[in-house]
Amino acid sequence: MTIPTFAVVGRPNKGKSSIVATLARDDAVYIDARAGSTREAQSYPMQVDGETLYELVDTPGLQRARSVLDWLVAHCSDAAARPETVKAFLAQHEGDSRYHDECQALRPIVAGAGIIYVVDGSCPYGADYEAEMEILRWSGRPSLALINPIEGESFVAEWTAGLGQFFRTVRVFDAHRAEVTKQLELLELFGHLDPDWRAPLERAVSILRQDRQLQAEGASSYITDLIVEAINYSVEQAVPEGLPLEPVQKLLFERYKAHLVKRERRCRQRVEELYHHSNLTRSEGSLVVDESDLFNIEKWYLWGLGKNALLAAAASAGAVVGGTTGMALDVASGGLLGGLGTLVAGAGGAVSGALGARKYADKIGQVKVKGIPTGGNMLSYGPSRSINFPFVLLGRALLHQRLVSSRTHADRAVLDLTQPALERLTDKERKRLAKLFDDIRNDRKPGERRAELARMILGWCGDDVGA
Ligand SMILES: Nc1nc2c(ncn2[C@@H]2O[C@H](COP(=O)(O)OP(=O)(O)OP(=O)(O)O)[C@@H](O)[C@H]2O)c(=O)[nH]1
Ligand SMILES: [Mg+2]
Repeated sequence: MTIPTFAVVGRPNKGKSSIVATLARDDAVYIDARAGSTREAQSYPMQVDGETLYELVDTPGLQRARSVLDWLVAHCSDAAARPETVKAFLAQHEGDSRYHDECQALRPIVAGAGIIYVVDGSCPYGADYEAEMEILRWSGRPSLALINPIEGESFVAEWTAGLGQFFRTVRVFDAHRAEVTKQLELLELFGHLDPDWRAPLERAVSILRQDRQLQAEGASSYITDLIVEAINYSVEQAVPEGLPLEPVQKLLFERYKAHLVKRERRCRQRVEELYHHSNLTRSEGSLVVDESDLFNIEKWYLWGLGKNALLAAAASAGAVVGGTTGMALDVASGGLLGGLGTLVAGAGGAVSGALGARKYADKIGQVKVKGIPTGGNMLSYGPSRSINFPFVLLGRALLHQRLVSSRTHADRAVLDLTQPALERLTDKERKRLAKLFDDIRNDRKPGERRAELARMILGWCGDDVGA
């Protein structure tokens, strides 16, 4: 089956590369405010799961159409010979630097590509465009014209009339903001222009619809994971007896917050990957986590821990107090365990069973084995009990998903995530979400609740494009 290929051509700086980026879903296509940014023709395949559905060829801007057309007219005997004459022009001018850009644009067309001719709907129509349109018509290839309203639609009507003389199909297509439905519609249009492409393009549209649905499902699953994890997330840290708790509280809170911020960022990256955006810069307000009342303090005891846990505890004690108990690590495997053995043996007679452990716990906490306290406090922070917190996370995630999924690959502006989110929740949805969050927080029917949450989120992540 032939892969449909479209050469995107037009004057410099009309948004040709932008259209290629949008239709090939490729944010690596070079787009620049300066005219003449594309120097060589380059092909960009649109791939889904490794299969190329169609290809876009980006080309440099046409600037010497008048003189090309003069040559064509001078070398052509009748209308039937026009496509051959265009070929002959190419053959004669390969390597001619004066016609470098024109040859770059014509080569893929002569090789069988369809034509997407691009103009700017915010600039007036002029007869001087007619030479290039005429050349494209001479090529005999299927074509359509797109009016890209770069800075507005002031001249769209004029353009529609002018282009209509040369192209059977003319559409307004905003290279930076075209919705996916609009993109798919273009493919369908092309399918009508060339019978050979009808089947592959219908297939492309159907695969892209399905893919869109899969993207929404993937995104809702990532967002659900984020929220469920964040609701249940907590951090803890053992603090040896005699050490102040306050600095550890601060550290724990920082660690808690940093983890959630990182976790949210990871979710965003995954969603962006799903939608094939690999170069986004975001402007994002930081996630506010301001619950300072979530500290728990419990006692912990070295002798109640297994050997590995003991080593881990000694190590985390080292992590908290730094240099002060650095020696703990050195002696942990030998001295500490040995000493602990003595301690347990000594105390064992008096302390038996869990009740005993509680009773004597405080005392044991004071005992030091080779300079290391055998007990202390286990500080923990979280899980969050804030009713609002999961709503905040969800709102932020949905806003991000909506902006990323509706963004074209030509749009290189900073992704603005600072706008308010979740304005479209109904009261009923809000209530149901509150109940789901509460159940997840309290581990009631976690599997079912997660699935329901994922379904609700999918409802917001999807659009009418997906199959
Ligand atoms: N706002 C807006 N800007 C656009 C649109 N299309 C193109 N631009 C801008 O116009 C400039 C040129 O866009 P390109 O896509 O590089 O145009 P081109 O036709 O490939 O230009 P050359 O390769 O230089 O011929 C860039 O600054 C784009 O960001 C659009 O639909 N909306
Ligand atoms: Mg370009």
